[in-house]
Amino acid sequence: MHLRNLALVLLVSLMAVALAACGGGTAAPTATTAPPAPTAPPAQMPAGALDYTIHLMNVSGAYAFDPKNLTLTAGKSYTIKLVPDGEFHTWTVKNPAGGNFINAQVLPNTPQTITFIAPAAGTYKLVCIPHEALNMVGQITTK
Ligand SMILES: [Cu+2]
Repeated sequence: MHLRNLALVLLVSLMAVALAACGGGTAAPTATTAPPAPTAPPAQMPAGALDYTIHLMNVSGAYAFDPKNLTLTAGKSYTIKLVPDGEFHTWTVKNPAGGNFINAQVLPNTPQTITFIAPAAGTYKLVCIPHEALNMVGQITTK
């Protein structure tokens, strides 16, 4: 009884192997040859995704964003890299309705990348909060 069951299991197993081997020859080509996995860039910063690099700096007492003005498409996502010098700056886009639309704090010598959706069509004042009085300002225009 026990041996008979074992023999049955073996027989079924052999048939399965035989069918699999047989099927392999006549079956339609399987789609197992997937293309090689693309070399994925890091999730944080996909290659080529950077829209702008903006420098925040003090050159002999002249504080500035470079570039200081940007024209963007309203509703579009942008990724920009903020590259400071050795001072603390902010890249702050004012909301005409009050407050800040974006307020990125940029630590000395610490580049940072931010992503945001460009606001509705209009003009937005850009300032560095600690250096606004020193004319570290610019403008974001969205269309
Ligand atoms: Cu500044």
